[in-house]
Amino acid sequence: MKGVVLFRTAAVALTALSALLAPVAPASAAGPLGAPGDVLTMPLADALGALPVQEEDRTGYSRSLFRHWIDADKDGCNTRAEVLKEEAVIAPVQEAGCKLSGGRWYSPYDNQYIDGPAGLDIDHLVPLAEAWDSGASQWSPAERQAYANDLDAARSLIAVSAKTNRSKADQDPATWMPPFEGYRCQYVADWIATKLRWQLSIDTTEKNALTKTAAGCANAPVGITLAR
Ligand SMILES: [Ca+2]
Ligand SMILES: [Ca+2]
Repeated sequence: MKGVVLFRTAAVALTALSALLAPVAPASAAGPLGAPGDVLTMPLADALGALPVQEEDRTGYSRSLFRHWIDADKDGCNTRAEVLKEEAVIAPVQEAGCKLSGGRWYSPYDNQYIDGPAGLDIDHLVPLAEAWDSGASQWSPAERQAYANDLDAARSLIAVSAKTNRSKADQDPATWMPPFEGYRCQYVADWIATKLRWQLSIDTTEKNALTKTAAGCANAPVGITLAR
């Protein structure tokens, strides 16, 4: 693909080579875009073009199939608290049990500052149900847990006003975009990057909406580290 810079690990290259030399070798775990940890950098339009288009299917979905909010590093703060601490513009006070109080956050979806953690939700930028529909139904419970608590890419989880998060619910960009128009290019780039990071698909109406918005945005490079 033109414009794609792809750094594969030597191990992956060797796996690919040995697969060529020995067709009976076990299949690589790598998906079509690469293996976990691979870094892709490409212009926004190419990133959008790299997403496979498939019909979506919500059969069998339950929010409880994505375990969250865990405390992966066992420091007492769960994923929600970790995102709040990371994204605060004025740090909250942290008390026993990682109880947060005070502090100030910027909610980019509606271009508002919010005081105190109670008014904020942590949004899965690509909602759990949308992830399920577009590939995560095939994942292991551990992969779904990793997705639901993804602190390794700043785009994956975002502190926003509870009001906008609840208006978004599990909608994709075909039916919901951030009310603050000045944030939409960033939102679309982050949506595309998150779908690529997790090697998820998009549906036709979603692709149309992303294409329409992206056409009005800079075709800037998007950097993605594959999570799976
Ligand atoms: Ca933690
Ligand atoms: Ca969709």
